Parts: sequence; structure tokens; C-alpha cells
Amino acid sequence: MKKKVNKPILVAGVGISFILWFYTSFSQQILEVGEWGLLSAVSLGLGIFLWRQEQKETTNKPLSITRLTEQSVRDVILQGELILNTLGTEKPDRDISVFKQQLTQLSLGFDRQELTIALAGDKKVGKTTLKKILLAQYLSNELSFIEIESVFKETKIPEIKADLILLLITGDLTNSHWRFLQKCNQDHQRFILVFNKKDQYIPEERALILEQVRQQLKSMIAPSDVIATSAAPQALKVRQHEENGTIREWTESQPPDINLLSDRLNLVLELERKMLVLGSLWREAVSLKQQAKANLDSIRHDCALPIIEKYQWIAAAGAFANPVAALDLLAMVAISSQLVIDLGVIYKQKLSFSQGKALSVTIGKLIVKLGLVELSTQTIGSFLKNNAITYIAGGTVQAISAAYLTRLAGLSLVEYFQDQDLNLSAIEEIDLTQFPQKIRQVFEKNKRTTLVQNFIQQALPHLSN
Ligand SMILES: Nc1nc2c(ncn2[C@@H]2O[C@H](COP(=O)(O)OP(=O)(O)O)[C@@H](O)[C@H]2O)c(=O)[nH]1
Ligand SMILES: [Mg+2]
Repeated sequence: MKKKVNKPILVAGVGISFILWFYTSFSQQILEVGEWGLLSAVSLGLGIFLWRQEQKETTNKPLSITRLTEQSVRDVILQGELILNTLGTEKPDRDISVFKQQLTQLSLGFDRQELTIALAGDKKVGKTTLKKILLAQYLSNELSFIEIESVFKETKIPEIKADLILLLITGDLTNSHWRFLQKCNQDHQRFILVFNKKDQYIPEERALILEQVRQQLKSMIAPSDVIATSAAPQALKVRQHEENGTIREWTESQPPDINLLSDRLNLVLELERKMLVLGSLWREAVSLKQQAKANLDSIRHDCALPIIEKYQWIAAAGAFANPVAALDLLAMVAISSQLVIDLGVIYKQKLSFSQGKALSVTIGKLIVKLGLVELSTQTIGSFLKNNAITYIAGGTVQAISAAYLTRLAGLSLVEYFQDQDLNLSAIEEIDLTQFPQKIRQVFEKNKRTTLVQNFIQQALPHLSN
């Protein structure tokens, strides 16, 4: 099987030339600012480049209104099983029986009849009140209702175990509601928007809010899924003028007005029952698959680290012995093809030597283009100088830089391989478009002063003999 190695540099061209421009125009000033100034400049360049990529992605991406099929859910379950089996082979002593059982359980859930409906929303919007009414209306043991309070205050949106969500609002849709609903939409989580306490508005205002919310949500749900209710309308004050001239006043409580919601609910339960269950199964399957994958990733990561370390010290020794190493050479040393191939073995990405070499050259060029060679050399150089480490033999800076870059490249490769499909037969070519982003992530994680300092401390003993 032949694999084609794509060069990502062309794809990322615009962003990289921007960084290079930024770097060459400002490096003079930045160098005077100090070692971390340059670091921030490159981060900024990378940041802008990736931010622009992300912007493009979110605006182009259509909202996922595509419907789930039973097959697509079964596919996720199968992928989960594949990961579990791989896990079982690579780490036989890990107990995966609970995982397996949960996945098997999912496969039995396609015909589930019981449904859970969650009432979500901020405090005091009428969740408990509405729940009581619905409970009385749907006296079936096939339906259960749960209440979810204030899920929108938290930064991370919690998983809600429900087949259908009724999101209650009492006015305009806020940003956090919007984020929550987008997440629902991505997760195939069906929801209905309930505009409760409609009695608090005059009819014109009410119509305006409804219209606006329908407009905002039109890419996700039908207009008829945005419904105004009054779960507990305010009591009306009645005033009567008696014939004898006195005025009698009393309050009259109003019955709940949720008929439109009940009608919609009945229809959804009748027509979409299967889809509601599929949505829940899909979310559970994805979650299980991700847990299994995280397990596998951490096992492989543990195997990958010693290999990266081995090559980083080999790279250091090479650069130390060859202190005149040019930037190009540094980058080459930094990502030996053998490291690429060895890591590929751990991640079951079988690469021939020439493929490994091509990949390592590509990564090397990318590291150079991103300015990471100059960056690490300068950072490490000034650290050694500022800390009066006197035995700076000619190649010390290059050696530590080579080791540092090797580590960066190795860790980026690990992240990259982790994202690849487990199903080997499906891989036709190596797509490196995501690679610049991986390097950035790893770089961001490893650029902190203390981490670099620790690294230098670790590296020095390797150079003393
Ligand atoms: N005016 C008006 N008040 C309502 C309506 N629904 C609920 N309420 C009142 O809002 C308050 C909070 O209701 P509750 O159900 O406890 O809200 P929760 O915190 O979301 O569970 C209570 O005093 C309810 O009587 C409504 O449709 N109109
Ligand atoms: Mg409540």
C-alpha cells in the first residue's frame, strides 16, 4: 500500500508568510525587548494565523441539522469496540470489561420506549411549575421529567441525560442560552424552546420576542418548536362598580396556558420517538468511545515518551559534536526520520523509511518556517548567559536547542498520530494540514519559562561527557 505524503506548507502558506514577515520586520526591536518578547511575537503570529483559520471554519460550517440514522449510531458503537479491542491487545492487564458491557448495553437500547424529558433554564423561570403540570398531564410511566437548574452559569456545559430538552426562557435569548443550544444541536440533542411567563408581556412585545427567537433559531428548529406559555399566570385584579357607588375588588387566579406546548409535545413524541432515542444513544456511544480513546492515548503516550527522550539526547549529542550546525542541519537533526517511524509503530501508522524521511523533512521545514529554531536558540542562549553557566562550549546552545526541538516535534507527532483513524485500511494518504496547529499546541504547552529551564537543567548533564 502506497501512502502519499502531502506537504502542508503550501496549504498554510498565507499564515506562515505572515509570520515570517512579522518576524523579519520586527525581530530587531523584539530582540531588544528580551528573550520572551520574541516568543510572544511568534505566538502572536501563530495565534493570528490559526485564529483566521478557525474563523473561516466556523462561518463556513453549516449547522448540523442532518438527521441521525441507526447505522451511524451503530458505526460509533463499532468504532468504540475497535478501540477497546486495540486497548485489550496493547495492554492486556487493563480491565475493560465494564466498558465492553456498557457498549453492548447500548446496542440493546434501540427499541427503548421510556423517554426522559428535561426542563432546563435559569432560576425562577417556571421549571418546577411547568413540570408539575406536565406530570399531571402525562400520567404514563413511559415518560419521566427531570429539572436542570442554571446550567448556563457554568463555563462548561454539563451533559444532560435526556432524550428531549425543554429550554425555558422568559425573555430574550442570552449568549449562554445560544451557546448551550448550539452544543445541543451539534450533539443531536433535540430541544424545544419554551417562552414562559408570556402573561408578563403585552401582546405586541410577546409577538416580537417570539418572532426574534424563531429567527435566531431557524437553522436549528422549526418555528413551531418555539412556543409561548404561561405555566402560572399572574392572578387578575377584578374591579366592580356596585350600584350603590362602592367599588368591590378581588383577584381571580388564572389557569395555566400551556396548550400549544402540549400539542407540540404530543406530536414530537408521536413522530420523533425513534430519533430522540437515537440521539441519546449516539451521545452515549460517542462518550464511551472518547473514554476508551483517552485510555488508549495515555497508554501509547507512556510508550512514546521514552522514545522521544532517547532521540532528543541523540540529537543533542549530534549538535554538540557539530557546533557549526546551520539552522537547516539543526532542523534535520531535530526530527530524525527514525523517530517518526518509531512513533508511527506505537500508533500503528506503518511508515516506510522514505515516508518517514519525507515526513521528517516536512516537519523540519515547518519548524524552521515558524521561526522556532531561532526562538529556542535565543531563549536557551540567554538563559545560559543569565545564569552564568560558564562552561558554554561551542555547541551547547545548539545541542540543547536540537533536543528541545526534537521533543517539540516528537510531542506534536504524538498529538497528530492520536487524531488519526484507528482503522488502518481506511488510510490512503497522510494528511498533514492539521500539523501546524499541533505544533502550536505543543509549543504553547512547553514554552513556559520554568519548563524550558527545567529542560535545560535536564539537558546539561547529557552534554558533559
Ligand atoms: N407570571 C408568571 N409567573 C410564573 C409563571 N410560571 C411560573 N411563574 C412563577 O415564577 C416563580 C418561579 O417558578 P418555579 O417553577 O419555582 O421556577 P424554577 O426556579 O424555574 O423551578 C413562581 O413564583 C411561579 O409561580 C408564568 O407563566 N407567569
Ligand atoms: Mg425549581
